[in-house]
Amino acid sequence: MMNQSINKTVEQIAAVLKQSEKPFLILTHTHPDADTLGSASALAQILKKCGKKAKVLTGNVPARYMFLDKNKVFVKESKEDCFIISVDIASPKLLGDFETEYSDKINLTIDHHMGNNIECEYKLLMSDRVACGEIIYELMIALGVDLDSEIAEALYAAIVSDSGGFKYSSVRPQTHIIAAQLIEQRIDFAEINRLLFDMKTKEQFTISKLAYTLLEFFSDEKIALIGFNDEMLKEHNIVETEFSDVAQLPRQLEGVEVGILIRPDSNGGYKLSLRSNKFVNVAEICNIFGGGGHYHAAGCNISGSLEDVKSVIVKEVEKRF
Ligand SMILES: [Mn+2]
Repeated sequence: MMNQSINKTVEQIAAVLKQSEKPFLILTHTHPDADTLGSASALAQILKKCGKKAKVLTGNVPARYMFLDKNKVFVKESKEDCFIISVDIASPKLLGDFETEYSDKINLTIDHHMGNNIECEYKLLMSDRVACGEIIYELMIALGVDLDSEIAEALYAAIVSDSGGFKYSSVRPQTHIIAAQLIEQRIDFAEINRLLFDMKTKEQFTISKLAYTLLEFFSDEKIALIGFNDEMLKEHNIVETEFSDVAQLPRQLEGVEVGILIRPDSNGGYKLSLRSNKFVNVAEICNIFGGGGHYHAAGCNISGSLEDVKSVIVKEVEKRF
């Protein structure tokens, strides 16, 4: 079903938040990254500075992101009647373990993904923003809240993460202007960058090593693909890892336009991450399979055997050449 809620302006949403008497519960997406966690942490702190009660519901948060919870806003469960806000969540499926409980209870969705299909009363969708963190910054200004170093750290992490270190084409001049305001709070941005980009877990090393051996090429090497199945991951003791590095890897090879990472999902099918370099809109391709994302980075799930999934996605991508 199409979303019926009307997209509001930052100022309208600020007014809605100011008027709400209920405590706020902010939802983050499954396999959280620094944009969803940083945006949620910053928003909770901003709302608290408005005199509201606010907390962030998360699943397991990787250790590298725990600096985003200096003000102890992350909780594992909530029993209160709350005004529910989702941040950086493109579809109900991405609520993961919280989907059943919260998918029909969201009051406001704040997001920057094209094709956000969350059903709710209020929607603040700005798909030209490189990170959800940029929208939270604008909301902070509209709410008249002063920036402090904890909010700045959380927003910097959100923005630097989703912009790939300010490298992606969706970065705007305003992105740098916001980042400059954040850095003026004397945050340790070098340490944030080290934690987000340079520090790897042992599992990330193992999976990268395995990924190089699995690289396959299609369409005159314009498509590069890495496909993992359960057996491969089990054999190398890879249990719970972040695939973000591996998702970037295939498109790094000279001449490749689309890089594809395929790994098992929790429903017996496969989760795909697509990355493009120049002209292929991978969000549009992932939409066909019920997923979504951005022009150069998107994801979806496809069921079938690994070989079937490879062939289905390669055929679909090839149509764009
Ligand atoms: Mn994001």
